[in-house]
Amino acid sequence: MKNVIFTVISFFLALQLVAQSETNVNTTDRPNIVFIMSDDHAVSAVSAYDDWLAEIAPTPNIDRIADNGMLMTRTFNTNSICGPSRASILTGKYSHINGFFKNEKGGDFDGSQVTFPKLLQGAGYETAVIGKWHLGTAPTGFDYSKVMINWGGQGTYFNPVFLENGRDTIVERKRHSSAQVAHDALKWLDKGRDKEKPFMLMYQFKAPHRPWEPAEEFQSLFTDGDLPQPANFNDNYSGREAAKEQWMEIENHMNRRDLKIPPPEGLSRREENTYYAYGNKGEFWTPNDILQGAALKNWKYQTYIKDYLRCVAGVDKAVGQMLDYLEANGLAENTVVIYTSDQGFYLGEHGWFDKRWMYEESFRMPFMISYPKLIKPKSKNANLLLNVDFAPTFLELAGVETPEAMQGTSFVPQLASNFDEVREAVYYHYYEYPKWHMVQPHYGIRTKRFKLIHFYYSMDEWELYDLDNDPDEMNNLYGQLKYKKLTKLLKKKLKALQVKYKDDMSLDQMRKMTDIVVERVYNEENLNTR
Ligand code: SGN
Ligand code: CA
Repeated sequence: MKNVIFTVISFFLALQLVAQSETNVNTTDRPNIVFIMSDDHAVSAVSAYDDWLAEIAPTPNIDRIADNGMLMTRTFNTNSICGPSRASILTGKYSHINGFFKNEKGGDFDGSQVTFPKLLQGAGYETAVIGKWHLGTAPTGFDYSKVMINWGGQGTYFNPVFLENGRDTIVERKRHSSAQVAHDALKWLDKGRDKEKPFMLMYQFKAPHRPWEPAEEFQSLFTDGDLPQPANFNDNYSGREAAKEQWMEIENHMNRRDLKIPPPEGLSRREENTYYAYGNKGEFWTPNDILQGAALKNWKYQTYIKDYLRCVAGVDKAVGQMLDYLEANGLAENTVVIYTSDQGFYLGEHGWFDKRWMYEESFRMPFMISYPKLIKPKSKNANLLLNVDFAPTFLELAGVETPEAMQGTSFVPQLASNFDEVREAVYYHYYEYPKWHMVQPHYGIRTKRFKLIHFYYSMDEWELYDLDNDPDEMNNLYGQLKYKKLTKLLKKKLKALQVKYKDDMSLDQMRKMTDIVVERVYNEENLNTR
């Protein structure tokens, strides 16, 4: 009986939605969209998720979005690294289809492709992107753009260099990068846009990306003693060959820039860079001779995690300013607000920083969405979602048709009601190697409970995890007799997903993608910034 009632309710909600998306087309009350994305913000550092850092480092402003709307607990990216995740979000396609599959030597984003901002712009939306972009080529599909271009397109925390509308280079010296992005976004909302049109704004922060340099006003946070370490801080990677190979350990691969060790006076710029990069390749250093061993590892962790969370506090403040602006200007009701990050990050889990792996901490993305007209406050969604679903979702919310070629699926139906299970499994593929952190290229499948990964580049290693019993992914079950049948089934499903997403090439072809060297067009040396 319950089921019947549920089905009937779902049916009417679906009808309502169909009616709504039909009336949305060509009407003036189409929703505005504010897409807020930070860089490398781990789920555990967003307090709405009530994870292990929630009480220590609350994010009250970001949490407002979840309080007003829906918190997604199983949103994943398709390739856990900056440019590729962003390209997938824009195009609704996996990396091998949109062509941007690695950050290093993979060339620049082909901006002539169909993206959701272009489709919204074509449908009468006023569009803008402000902040981090990191795709090389100048943004396309935007009425206004102001994106960071220095430090290889990453931008810097201080004196960031922006490219405005693909033409003008501006060095911003007055504000910390997060405050600058907030300033520019609010300015565009207030004075820059055509107020007759609905708008779509991509509001994107560099923070809390490496080297974790917070604004002065947040330096006083976390000064009172040590923060806790995650349970698997001292992992020895047993049973996981790829994990033994990486270069992303807090203990062994953090450099002097990360940990804010000032250089001696009188170094040339080149010497200074070499000084700061020391540690990247496992070179040993200590800030003083007394700090060694576990104490040194903890000191590095404390310095790192505190700066990271201070950067998060800066993003949280900037999110609050945006929400306040929308409320104060009568825009809250008719605006869809999203908070997410290009991928997750390790905050000491497995002893690591950085991302790239299909393990949960980097595979998962924070994702929350509010839209008072459609989404009930404080709702939750535990379905398996992907970053390639974002574009179809935003298009449907705007009443714009999603092109066949997009590989994601709109989750708009799930915003009004929570379906039991919409997608059985998600597919992942990571390519970049050996830079930066020696993470073996791998692909894999994740269901609600299990995860199967294949590391294939210069090893042939499989890993299987039972996420219900081993959420920290410490115990590789692959090869155990008990799991033979399950493994076979997962391999079959994995193959089916590769076919579905047109990623069923040979391992040799996949390895060639990793080996491709296409220099980026953009050249920082030519930037006249000083
Ligand atoms: C930089 C970082 C790496 C990081 C990549 C990718 N090194 O190269 O640690 O993995 O960015 O990050 S740094 O010394 O320059 O900070 S991403 O967010 O762009 O994917
Ligand atoms: Ca990133």
